[in-house]
Amino acid sequence: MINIIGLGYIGLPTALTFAKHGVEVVGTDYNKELVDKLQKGQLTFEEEGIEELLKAAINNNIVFSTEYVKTDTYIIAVPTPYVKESKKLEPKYVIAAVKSVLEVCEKGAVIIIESTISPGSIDKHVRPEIVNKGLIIGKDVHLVHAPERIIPGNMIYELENNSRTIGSDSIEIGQRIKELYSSFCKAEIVITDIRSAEMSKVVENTYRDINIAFANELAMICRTGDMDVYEIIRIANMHPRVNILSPGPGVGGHCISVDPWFLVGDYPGLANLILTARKINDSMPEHVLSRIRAIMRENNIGDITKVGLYGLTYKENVDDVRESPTLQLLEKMDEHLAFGMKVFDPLVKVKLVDNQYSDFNKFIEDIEIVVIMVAHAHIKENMDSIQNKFILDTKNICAFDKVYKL
Ligand code: SAJ
Repeated sequence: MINIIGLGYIGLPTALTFAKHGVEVVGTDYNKELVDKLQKGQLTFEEEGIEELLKAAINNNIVFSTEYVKTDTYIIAVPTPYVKESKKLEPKYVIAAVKSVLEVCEKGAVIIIESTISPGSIDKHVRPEIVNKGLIIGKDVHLVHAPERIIPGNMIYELENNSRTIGSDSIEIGQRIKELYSSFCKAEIVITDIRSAEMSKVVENTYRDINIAFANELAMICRTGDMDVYEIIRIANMHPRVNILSPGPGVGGHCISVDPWFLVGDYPGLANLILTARKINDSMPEHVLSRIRAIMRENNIGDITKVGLYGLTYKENVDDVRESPTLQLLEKMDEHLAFGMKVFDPLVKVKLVDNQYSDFNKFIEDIEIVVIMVAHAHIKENMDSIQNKFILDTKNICAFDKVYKL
């Protein structure tokens, strides 16, 4: 039996996937409301295929609880935010989970940390907790870092099909945990040491951030030089060794916009390219604002309330709004005491910001400029309804003749 701690975006799909493949799971979360909901078969976020998984697992191999249980294997998937001022990892949720595990675990138990952590975090924050309890690492408890790699929107598929990394102090424990993950993971599982596992995870997301920053910088250069950035990237990517990602209104989510800061925070003065990339991506909402201003000027629209932002989530077809470019943009406006832009997102049912609509038609009716911030399937299917508006398409999904781009 395994005890999975943290039933959020990563912990829940992982727990359900283990259960589907015959592993007995106890899913633990300190949020009682969440646990109650899951026990009743209700989900707290949307993700392709997760509803069916929950239904199937609940009558079989999984129970949800607010308590940690005594067993020999734990997987910790709790949030690891960064401290805004220092840019360093905030390890308090991981530490709290490890402490609670140590209260109940069997002798020789393996504690697997899936949460993304900055390189060296296990040495710095986790090992001392174990040693302070008078326990011996490698005998009384074993530590493993098995960072998740799944992408929101395609999590269930990627859980089974992405390769994985297992960082462990010993090959033997690494092998044991590799076998555990092999219950559902069809791809290669690499065993390495803990620090390499920590670092490679952060490097993967940093690589993506830098690549997106390059695309965004090209978009700004091409805007000034009157060139079509999409045509240029399309052609450049035909070269067999070039793969530039797509420009956009900014980088959001809890991973790519967060993890590179760990390296900046821990290696100031060395992480220069990484810092620059972060700054470029963080500046994109402001670039969108300057594009909106230009469009308003060109078309003699003086009233900001005639502008509507389509999309509040951090990317398409998910309901997650963490660090989303739209929220970043609204914050920037707020700083300049500029209010009144209208907002709509078909996947965000709760009211998060001022002037947020729940009715798409009403939203469109009330505005003259539509800014496509997120490429939800919904807008692709409803493109005709915005045909008569001025459109700023930050995601390059609109094929009308007269469309403004980034
Ligand atoms: N974005 C662009 N241009 C692109 C691709 C993405 O502007 O070409 C933007 C998105 O709109 C979004 C942000 O970047 O705002 C991040 O989205 P994403 O789809 O690139 O990635 P995440 O944050 O959903 O998931 C990433 C993934 N990491 C990598 O692809 C290296 C995922 O595999 C990780 O598991 C996840 O981070 C994580 O949890 O670390």
